[in-house]
Amino acid sequence: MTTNRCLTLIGAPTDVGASVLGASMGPDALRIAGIAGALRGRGLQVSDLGNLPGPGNPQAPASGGWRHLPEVTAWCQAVHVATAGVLQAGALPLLMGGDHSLAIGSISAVAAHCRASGRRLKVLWLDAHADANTPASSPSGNLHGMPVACLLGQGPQQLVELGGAAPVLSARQITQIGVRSVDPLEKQFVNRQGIVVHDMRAIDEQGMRAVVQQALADVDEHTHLHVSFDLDCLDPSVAPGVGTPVRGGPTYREMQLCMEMLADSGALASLDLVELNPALDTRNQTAELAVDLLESLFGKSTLVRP
Ligand code: 6HN
Ligand code: MN
Ligand code: MN
Ligand code: MN
Repeated sequence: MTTNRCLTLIGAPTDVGASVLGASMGPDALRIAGIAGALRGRGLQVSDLGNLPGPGNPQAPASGGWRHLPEVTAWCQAVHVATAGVLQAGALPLLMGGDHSLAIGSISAVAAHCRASGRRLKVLWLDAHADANTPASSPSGNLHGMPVACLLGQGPQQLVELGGAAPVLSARQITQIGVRSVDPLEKQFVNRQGIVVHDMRAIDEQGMRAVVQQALADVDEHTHLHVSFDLDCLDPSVAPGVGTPVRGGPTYREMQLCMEMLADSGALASLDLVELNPALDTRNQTAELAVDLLESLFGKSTLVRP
């Protein structure tokens, strides 16, 4: 398996799914950190669709268990259409968020593409959070805490059925790595669904290598691997520019190893890079770290290994 060498950047400058403002500046911070040049340096052919248009942030309170549902739906629809177009054109879509609710748009498009082309979809969810709240379990009503539940068929109908067919994923298609903050009722949902979660305890006890090996065990040449990378997965000491930091995350070295192993799989076919919040960052360090890790994800390594 080899990774697609044509990559298209899609900017989705929004924070309507979050409570903290600022993720809307994520795409431009990634561009300023040199995302396109770094990927070209890896030998990829890179194009940038620019920033998608979408509704502003009404900063409204939660009602009915969620906040900003029409706005999140509009953004996810725009991301769905853009992602489908990139896949149709034969390139690898890299969604630059924006908050993590956008993954409903990207992954629903990826799933439709896999159904049409007969490939098996596997989603790796790198995150401090499980993002598996439903409107009934969410303490905040923020839709960036609900994309996993929506993709599994639980949540507001507009989002659950965004791509038509629902549910988009079954629980065994998703594996989570780096989780360390799960709300009490969300925990019940994760267990009931049987989502495989390699939490920080697993990484501490077994090491990142064993965890990534397990996560990739069912990936083969027929697999489309989608990586949904929430930058708050990283420890906040190295990645402070996120809206919902949680201490005790993977180090730079651990995450770099994860990226190197994902690169070796050759199965990566689409990617979300989300939750970067430049308003909370120091001198764009989190954006620069994200670009550095992307280079490893696209095959940069110290030596050529057999
Ligand atoms: N993210 N579990 C919390 C909530 O409000 O549902 C935090 C969610 C964070 C979501 O970081 O993508
Ligand atoms: Mn997330
Ligand atoms: Mn998160
Ligand atoms: Mn390393």
